[in-house]
Amino acid sequence: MSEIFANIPKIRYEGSDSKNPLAFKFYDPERVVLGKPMKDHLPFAMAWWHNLCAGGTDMFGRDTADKSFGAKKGTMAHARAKVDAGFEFMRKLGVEYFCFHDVDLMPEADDIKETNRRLDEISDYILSKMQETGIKCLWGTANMFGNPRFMNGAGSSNSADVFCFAAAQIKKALDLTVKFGGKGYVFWGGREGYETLLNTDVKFEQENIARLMRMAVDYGRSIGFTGDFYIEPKPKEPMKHQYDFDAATAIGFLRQYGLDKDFKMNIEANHATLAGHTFQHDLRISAINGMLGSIDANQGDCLLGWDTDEFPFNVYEATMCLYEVIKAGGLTGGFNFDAKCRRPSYTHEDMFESYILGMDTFALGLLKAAALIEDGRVDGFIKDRYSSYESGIGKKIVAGETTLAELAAYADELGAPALPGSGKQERLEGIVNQILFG
Ligand code: XUL
Ligand code: CO
Repeated sequence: MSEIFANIPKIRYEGSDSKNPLAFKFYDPERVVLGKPMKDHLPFAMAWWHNLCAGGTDMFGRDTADKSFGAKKGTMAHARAKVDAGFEFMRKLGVEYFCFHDVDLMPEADDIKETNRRLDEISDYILSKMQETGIKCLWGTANMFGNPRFMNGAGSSNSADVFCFAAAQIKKALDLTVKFGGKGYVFWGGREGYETLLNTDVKFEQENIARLMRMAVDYGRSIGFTGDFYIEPKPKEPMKHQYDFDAATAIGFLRQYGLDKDFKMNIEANHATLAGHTFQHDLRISAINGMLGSIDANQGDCLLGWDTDEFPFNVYEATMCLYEVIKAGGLTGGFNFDAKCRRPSYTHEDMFESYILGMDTFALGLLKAAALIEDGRVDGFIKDRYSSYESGIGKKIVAGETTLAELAAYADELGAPALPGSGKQERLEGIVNQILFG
């Protein structure tokens, strides 16, 4: 079969001296880091929607990139061309996973029965490509935000008919995820939120979202889905207020409705920053709750302040991300590039160079995080910082062997505590710079 990206070779690791734009400078898949190959630390995934569907349309202008891949858009022939393009793309880059929304895979029909027939047809074709190449599915999801029927959300819609439609889409997307052997299934809230409390029953909407998720878990388990369900938190955009604001909020929601055993977090860098957190913060909150599942790897732009979905190039952020991931013992999911080329980067070559940038950034992040952990000064400092809880009264507090009255008597005796010790933030920041650039 003729190649779609005929002018792009297989992308290889050439080392940090290479000037070849179509080569990895840092991502060396077989290089062993902390006892395992880089590619096992970094299960990269291609996002079907950005890479194969989106052409750069924004509020002010139409597509700049041609994603027709030689077929007429809106046809099943185009759906197949996207499969061909996607698998050739992943094979050439050594990306071993993909993620998809139902509607990324084929043109949606007016009637759901016909949509589902098209999904059956295209998923057979995808499955044959998976078997041929060994490429796997990281996670699937249903797009319950694009179609006008979802203007008020899916699980949170005021319309029971829309709720049913969402259920039907989730059922089919779960069928496809299981058909592909996907490791996870994602709920991104999309429009699960509100614009004004003047027309919204927040309690009812949240209960309904939980009902939908519970039914999804029950159905998924009944058809043999053993992977994780993920919530992908995001505070706003498209809605003004979204219910899955950040990791802490989503974890609280899952616990409230008894969904926490089946769900973990899919943390997206640009969503965390929109919530006013660092990427690392939401990773840490997920990890300490045993819910760090998967990552949507991208980055935002603090000067713009919306969900820019840029390819990650910030090595500091990537280092802190991998620091969290390694300390959490890895991900159950992977690193999905939920990222798009900038609008003026409209060529096929740019698609590859964007992934090279992202993969190299996370490879650097892995190397630097491993060095930071092996260096030990930061971890050592943190441990030492809390050492007053390792003996004496501190130890009794942690063991739950004291009372407020005993602590008050202890404080009386002390008169006044010494200052708690310098936080040494600048020293620690200097150590990170030394690891990054030394
Ligand atoms: C939107 C977003 C989605 C989800 C999947 O901001 O990140 O693409 O990852 O629906
Ligand atoms: Co995402």
